[in-house]
Amino acid sequence: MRTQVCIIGGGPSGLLLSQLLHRKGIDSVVLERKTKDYVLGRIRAGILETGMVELMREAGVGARMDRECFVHDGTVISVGDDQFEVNFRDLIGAHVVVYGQTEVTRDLYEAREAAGGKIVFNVEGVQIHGADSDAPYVTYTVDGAEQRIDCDFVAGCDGFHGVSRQTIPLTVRKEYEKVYPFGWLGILSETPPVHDELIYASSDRGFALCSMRNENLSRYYIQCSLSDSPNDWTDAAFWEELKRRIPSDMADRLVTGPSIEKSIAPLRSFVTEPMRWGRLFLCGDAAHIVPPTGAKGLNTAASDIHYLYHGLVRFYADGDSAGLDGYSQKALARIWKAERFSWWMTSLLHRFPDQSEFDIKMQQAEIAFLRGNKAAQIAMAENYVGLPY
Ligand code: RFL
Ligand code: PHB
Repeated sequence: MRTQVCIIGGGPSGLLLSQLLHRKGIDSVVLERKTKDYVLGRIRAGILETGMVELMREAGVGARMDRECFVHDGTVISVGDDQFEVNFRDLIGAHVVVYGQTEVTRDLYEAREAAGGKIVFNVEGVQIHGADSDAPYVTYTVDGAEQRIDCDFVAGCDGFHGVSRQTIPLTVRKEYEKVYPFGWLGILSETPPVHDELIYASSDRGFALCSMRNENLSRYYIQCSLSDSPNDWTDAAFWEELKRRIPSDMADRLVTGPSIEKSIAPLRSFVTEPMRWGRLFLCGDAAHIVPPTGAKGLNTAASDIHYLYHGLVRFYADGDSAGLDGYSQKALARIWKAERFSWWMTSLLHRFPDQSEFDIKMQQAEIAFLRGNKAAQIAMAENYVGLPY
């Protein structure tokens, strides 16, 4: 088989790239290790920056999102019972939207299927060959049969545990990593959200986040120990712990119910450089990971896709490779800023096991400064709604 761009990974990065390229007449094949149901069953991101929203529209998949998403003009930060709002609209005239990654992925799958896009599920043993040559190709097995795709370019959109990043030799690749000494225990429940904005809560007992998907679907997280397993936490224990970490007026209002999903995510900051090797381009979680505190994972994946898509369109339109040549540098410049912001929000709001009393005072002073200082709030707002592409 031959295609112009072979895309490894059928998560949001791979699907968005394939859909955008299709709209410009550029052919691609997506190779996905799992089934469609498995990919759609993963409960992940909830917040989309304006840049990602615009990219969805550009890909022709914005209609349901525009109808069903919820605009959020600000967010609440709380410390114990104290709370304040950072209002993005008042500060910088911008907002984010709540529209789950599950819905983004569903819309993209529907669009690819409607257009007859080629997505191969259940692939095994994907290998990238000749990425540093002019004739790359990808081999894989599906239903026991070995297959080969010849292509012009390979897009590595296969997430943190994929093969694409590993294809780049260690003599070329440099990785930067910070692993945090805690995780997030998240639940999804068919209950109305406790508040109309997200609440990022710092407390003596650790961090908590109140988020949502719609009027009757709430997403809550609490900082937990890395040695915990979701089975250690009954729903009752989860709700009890959440109530102790959020302001008491919110806790009194909180509607609890059975969880319909419960999972633990470890927190990590990770960047690999460069994001391009020959004709292989890394995008999204394949190249970088942020702790979820700044809601940046899916949004940084979207900015990578924006840069790569424009680079490919320019290349196929008039043979100009400038966009592709500048891809790694451009993407990384934005990624590192999102890494900084995610690290900052994580450091500001969590309890760390080795934290001294002095460290806790520093967190408190920084939150107090943010509360009282418009310039600090503007800086937070600009980062949270997303830096320009
Ligand atoms: P994905 O979603 O991991 O998709 C990669 C796909 O590649 C497939 N794959 C392979 N296919 C073929 N061959 C192989 N060898 C393969 N290896 C892997 C996988 O099966 C998968 O389908 O990466 P992608 O597309 O780059 O998308 C990244 C986002 O999923 C991720 O950054 C976000 O979910 C992160 N994230 C959040 N991001 C936000 O922007 N806002 C948020 O509010 C937010 N909240 C979150 C999050 C991530 C979380 N978890 C669980 C990690 C909250 C949580 C709890
Ligand atoms: C979510 O709704 O899953 C969510 C929202 C904001 C974050 C992280 C996760 O910072």
